[in-house]
Amino acid sequence: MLRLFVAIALPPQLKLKLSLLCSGVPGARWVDPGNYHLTLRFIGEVDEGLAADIDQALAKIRAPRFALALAGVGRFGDRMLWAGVDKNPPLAHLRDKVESAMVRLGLEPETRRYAPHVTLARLRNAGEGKLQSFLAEHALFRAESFPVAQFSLVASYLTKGGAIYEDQADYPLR
Ligand code: 2AM
Repeated sequence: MLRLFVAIALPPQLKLKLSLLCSGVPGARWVDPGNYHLTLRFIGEVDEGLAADIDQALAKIRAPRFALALAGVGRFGDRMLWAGVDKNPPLAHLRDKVESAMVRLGLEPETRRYAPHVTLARLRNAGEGKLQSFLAEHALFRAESFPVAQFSLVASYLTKGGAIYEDQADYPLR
């Protein structure tokens, strides 16, 4: 079995820039900067056969290249902190294509609204005050846009020390 997700990788410079945001919140488990990514679709545990079908389906997707800019920070409740994405119709278009390809393969549709984000930290008993100052301090965060020329199928291995991600395949955009 493989635990898979579909994601867009971030350039090293951007990972560095994101990592500089990450301090000042006791109770935050900051994500290893090498692991930063933008998820398009979480798939979960699948067997090798389905993984091969998923790979084939992703390889058939035709979508244009686009520019992506990260902007702003936010939280999902008291679970996590993330960096956000500027409104981006081509990203939504790609995400929709990935979603319908997965549903055609028989995977459960994703029922939650797509909220593109780069997870910066998972939270455990973080103080509300520190969380609010983090959000206020970085509200104007904005990174230069970067060209997205491909997306990837990634395997996630959960270890005691955190997740290890392994790129399985990359799919070019035109
Ligand atoms: P997150 O960063 O918002 O936690 C690899 O684990 C990627 O898949 C992460 O980007 C993670 O999103 C996402 N992910 C993990 N488990 C998930 C789940 N049960 N539902 C949706 N996305 C999930």
